[in-house]
Amino acid sequence: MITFHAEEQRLHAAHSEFNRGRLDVPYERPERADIILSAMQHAALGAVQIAGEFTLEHAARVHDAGYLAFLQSAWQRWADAGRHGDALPTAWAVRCLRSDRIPQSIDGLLSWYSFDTATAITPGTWTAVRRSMDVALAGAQQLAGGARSAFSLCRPPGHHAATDCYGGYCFLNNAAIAAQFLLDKGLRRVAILDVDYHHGNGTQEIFYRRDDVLYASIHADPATDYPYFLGYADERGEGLGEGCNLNLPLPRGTGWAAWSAALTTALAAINDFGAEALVVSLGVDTFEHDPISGFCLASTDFPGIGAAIAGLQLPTLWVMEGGYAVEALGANVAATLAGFQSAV
Ligand code: Q9C
Ligand code: ZN
Repeated sequence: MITFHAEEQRLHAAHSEFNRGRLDVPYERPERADIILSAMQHAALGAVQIAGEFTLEHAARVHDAGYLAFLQSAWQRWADAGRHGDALPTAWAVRCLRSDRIPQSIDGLLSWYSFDTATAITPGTWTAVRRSMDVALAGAQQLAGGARSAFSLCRPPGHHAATDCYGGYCFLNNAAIAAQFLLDKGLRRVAILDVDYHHGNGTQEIFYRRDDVLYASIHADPATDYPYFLGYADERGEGLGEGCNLNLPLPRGTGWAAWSAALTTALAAINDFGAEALVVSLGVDTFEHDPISGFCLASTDFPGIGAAIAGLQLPTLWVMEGGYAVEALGANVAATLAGFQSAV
């Protein structure tokens, strides 16, 4: 399995996220990619390559044009307003406010296009985000060319990014863009399996009314955990997409027994769907010592995730999402992929 990455992904480097009543150094930091890259270089799972460049038209297949224009120009507009620190939003168009007027100022626009205080825009954010998309697409291109699998070491992650919203450390939805790329190359049905601790609200929203992509996710119950406002079991898809969305929320404290039972359920749904390829949103923030999460998977559990997914016998693109226990991050990612590789 080839691992794809890009040096410029480290250019997204925020000073802070607002969390638990204080400004913290962001958990989603550049060294995450360096750590995973180093683990992959030592894991002997296959070649490690720099991704080539792809056009933004691939992103425009799943994201709003105004949103993409905003993301490209946001830092410059912030700097033009005389700001030097991280660009963060300050207000949102929630239930009691209007959401039919797009603001004109950079402060209004940051709020319009975002949904949390954890996702700063910095001078290098757009370059990093673009390259993270390239990394996802390079992996998808491998699958389109007949590869059994590829690992897209994306950073920043993507699964919280919706059609026209960023948040949860995510700007472009790398997994969704990759899945759409595979459909555009002629596949009829693609499944996305999201094993990150958090519900991939963005991926769900993008495909919610469609029947060509199944979204299946195992995640912390939104009643207690981020992103709080999506990810319940009764969200099953709408219209054509009815039945093509499977949420398997689990309580804090969940360990391997219940988590792997949910994985079995998700894999059966993917099999029944008749997917021709699988995109895995790979978060390892399910790890017992993750600093912002509440599941209890041990490092020794991760190979079993890879092996179970290999059992689907589908072309499989692994797209990196979350995972913040930096001391174990590289080992947990490599262990998942090694479990897959030894079972194919
Ligand atoms: N107190 C990913 O794993 N902060 N994003 C939550 C809860 C945002 C996680 C704060 C977490 C986003 C890709
Ligand atoms: Zn996560």
